[in-house]
Amino acid sequence: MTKTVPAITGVAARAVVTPMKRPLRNAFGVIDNGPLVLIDVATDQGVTGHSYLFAYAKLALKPLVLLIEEIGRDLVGKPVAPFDLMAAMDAKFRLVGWQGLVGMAVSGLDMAFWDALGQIAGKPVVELLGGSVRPIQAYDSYGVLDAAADERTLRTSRDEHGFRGIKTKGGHGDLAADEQMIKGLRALLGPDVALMLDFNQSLDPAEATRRIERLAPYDLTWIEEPVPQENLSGHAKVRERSAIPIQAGENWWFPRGFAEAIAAQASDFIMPDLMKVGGITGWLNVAGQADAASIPMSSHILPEASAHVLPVTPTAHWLEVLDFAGAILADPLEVTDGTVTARGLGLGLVWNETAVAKYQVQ
Ligand code: SMN
Ligand code: MG
Repeated sequence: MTKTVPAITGVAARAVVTPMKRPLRNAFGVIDNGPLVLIDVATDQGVTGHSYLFAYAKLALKPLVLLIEEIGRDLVGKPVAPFDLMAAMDAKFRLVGWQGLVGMAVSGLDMAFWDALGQIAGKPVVELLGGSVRPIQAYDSYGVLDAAADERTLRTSRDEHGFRGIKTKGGHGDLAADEQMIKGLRALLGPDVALMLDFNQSLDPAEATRRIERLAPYDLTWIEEPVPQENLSGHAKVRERSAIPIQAGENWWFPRGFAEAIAAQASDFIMPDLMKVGGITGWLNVAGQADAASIPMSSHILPEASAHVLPVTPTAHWLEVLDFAGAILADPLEVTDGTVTARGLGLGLVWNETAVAKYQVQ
């Protein structure tokens, strides 16, 4: 029996800005909505592959839509073979470089290719990859918190949703502010909840070391991005002196970025973002690197797609729950007993078109 490989017939992208239940304050400002790009890759099998990108800022929406559609025009007629397409896009962008919006566009397209393949096979992507649908431990991800003011929210996270991990943000103020927040959170949450602190690249190595020393008594699971992401030797320096494991990776680009970071011994844990690591194809490569180096690997945002790849990640650690897309999905993420399980066929991303129309921007 001969089977034809599905081919791409068209690529479309749209921008939406979704509402957030709760604004997220970090060291640099506040994220109070979800600027997303929705990607649709049509195939000659009557199936359309879906994925979305978090654009970080509204100003990145239009350029991303244009890039995705422009790259897509060149892919029409090509087989939906993500590894081949990744090689083709790598060659195409060697000279432009693909750190930045180009890399996000490439990663988003890759995710949509895998989604299409899963739908065509009638399988969730996790099964297409040889894994099984299973619950992954998840943490609830917040901005800056205040144990007193946010007590009810945090009790809901822990007691109603069953989260066994909570992440918060540091570096928005001085060391005393960080310490007061963490001390309050540890007292409120008790010893059994993993507590993570994200500095979002806001410190220099000396200041990071000073803060980490003071925070060591509160049993933190990790300190995230203490210094600028490109400062790998800075990460390594902080890590060497830290009693708390260092976590990073959401801003490292493609598998090569992780190879460099691992070689520099920059971090105890890694957390690639599917939209900067090269989509599912890039993630699989990094999962192999993490396994070989015995590095626990977590996800960064994009929880729906991450739930499909963490089960095939040998050193799978934590899935981050930060819900930017729930408002526009027909079958949104669910948290059960502090875990998230892959949903649907493909990546399980089905647009709620009524909601998309409501939140779409030009
Ligand atoms: C983060 C980055 C981008 C959007 C939201 C949150 C943050 C995290 O660094 O790790 O959650
Ligand atoms: Mg982070």
